[in-house]
Amino acid sequence: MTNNKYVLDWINEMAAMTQPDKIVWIDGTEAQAEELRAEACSTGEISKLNQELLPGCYLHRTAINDVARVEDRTFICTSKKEDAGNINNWMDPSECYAKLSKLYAGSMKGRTMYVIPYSMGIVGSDFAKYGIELTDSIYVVLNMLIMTRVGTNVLEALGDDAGFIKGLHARADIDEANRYICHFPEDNTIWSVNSGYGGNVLLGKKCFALRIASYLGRKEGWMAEHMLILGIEAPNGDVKYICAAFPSACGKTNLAMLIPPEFYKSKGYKVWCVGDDISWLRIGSDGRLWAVNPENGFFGVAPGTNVKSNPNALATTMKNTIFTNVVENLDNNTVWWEGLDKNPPKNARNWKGEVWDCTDGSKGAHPNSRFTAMATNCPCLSDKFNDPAGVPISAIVFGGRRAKTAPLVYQSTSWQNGTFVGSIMASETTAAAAGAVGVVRRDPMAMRPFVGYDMGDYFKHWLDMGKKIPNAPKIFHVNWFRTDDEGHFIWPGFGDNMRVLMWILARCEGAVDARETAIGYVPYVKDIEIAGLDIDEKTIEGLLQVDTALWKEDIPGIRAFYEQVGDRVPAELYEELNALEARLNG
Ligand code: OXD
Ligand code: MN
Repeated sequence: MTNNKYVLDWINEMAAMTQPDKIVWIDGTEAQAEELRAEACSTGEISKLNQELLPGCYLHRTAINDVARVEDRTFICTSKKEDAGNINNWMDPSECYAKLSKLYAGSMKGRTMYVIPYSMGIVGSDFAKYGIELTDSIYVVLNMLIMTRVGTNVLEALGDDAGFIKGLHARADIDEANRYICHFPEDNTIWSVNSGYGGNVLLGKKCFALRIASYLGRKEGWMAEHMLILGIEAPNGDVKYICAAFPSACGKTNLAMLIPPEFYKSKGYKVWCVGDDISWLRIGSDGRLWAVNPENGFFGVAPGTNVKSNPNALATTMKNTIFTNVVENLDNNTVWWEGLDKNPPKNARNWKGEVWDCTDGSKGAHPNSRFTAMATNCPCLSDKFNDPAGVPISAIVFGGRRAKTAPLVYQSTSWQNGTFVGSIMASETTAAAAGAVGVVRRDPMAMRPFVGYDMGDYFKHWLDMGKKIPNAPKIFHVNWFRTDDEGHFIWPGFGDNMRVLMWILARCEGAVDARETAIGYVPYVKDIEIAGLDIDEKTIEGLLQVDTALWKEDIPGIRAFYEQVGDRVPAELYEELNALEARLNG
């Protein structure tokens, strides 16, 4: 399929190590995909679901020890340890290559090596980056066909160039103790072994589009971020775009596909999804920041997805979808998960493949069970999804899960202050004991597990980018998760989050004033639209309150985190932190 010497030499080298019986090139055609589905069904790797109710849909179960990303087994292998930084696990590249070579040796004997040429971003566009993943798993091939743009046109676009990301994945023995997800940013290489779970093995996603891409972005002057992209269309047809970063499993997919509340819908507002997980951002010739979603599908968390929380995601999964680790309904050969509806199937198998009694209190679907679905099946997909130029971004929104500290929304005072706001992002896990305060995990820009280099350098890159964007987006922080004294969420969330996004856009247009507080600009109560909500102005006032005492309590945790990141935290962020502390004390 190609004469590219770099590609061919590398594949030969990897094949000599892994020793597959056969090598099959993936060409992106439906005919080949269909043959592979049939083969995977014949071996039990996947099973075909009810084709009348769920056309083109399949079920897969991972090994029970292999159900999530493994941060403690994920390494950034730069020649100097300090370039990977304190937040990442580091291994010396030669040591890592040597160690993993032993695990790969002969691991594909009796198996087929599939060669997947893929593009992150639209082939031939300024944003696009190409990769080749070698894998011995048909499940991986079928997922990559949904999640990325795969085919011979990628090889044509690459031509004779050496500039592609070399990904090697082998299932080996799915041995937890020898599971490694290793990145060699200096070599454009990713090696993954002993896993079959999506986040560890679909190498275009977290490994390439975030870890390796963030490294490349710094070198080349762009950004790779863990952000959804959505567009809000006003009744006059004008669309404004927002990027938003939230830690994993905090509702990015739901926000990206939100259904406007009746108040806005009846006026003609619409919301369009460009992406639900990853944004690549570049400065456009017009001085604005432009974003693309480099992916081609959604690898979403199934539990909790239902007609109320995310009807668009549910509709997206009704065809051509691979479900992983959900419940199998044996009566009609469909799928189910906790939070889908109140009718768990009586005759079913759980995610482990065991006969499941829905009344025994055990979970049927794994909490991290997933759907892999085509973006083009999404009813609210933006017509700019396939636009090579991407979309211009008006606002960047950071968000965490804080029970009390962060208000519903606030606006930073500048790009530098906004970078600070992103750098101190945090989420709380609720402790089991009633009233106990949650454990705070700092997750800057929701990128803690995904920055492919030193976190302090990453902050610096944000500051540097800000200086180069003449017409930079405004930066905000939201918190949908404030709770009352009984621990119930106060804000309704889901589609109603649009009310907050509307304030954000109004601020970007200079259409509303705001109250200046120690942490930034907070809305006046009257500027958050509550028509049609079962919430009064007093409650909104509470949600917008900035509790100085709680913020002061947060400061030592922020300092400790900066110290953990190390001596590359830019001085500007310490200035911001000191200024915040002074304002809180003032
Ligand atoms: C994640 C994901 O873990 O998107 O963030 O899968
Ligand atoms: Mn994610």
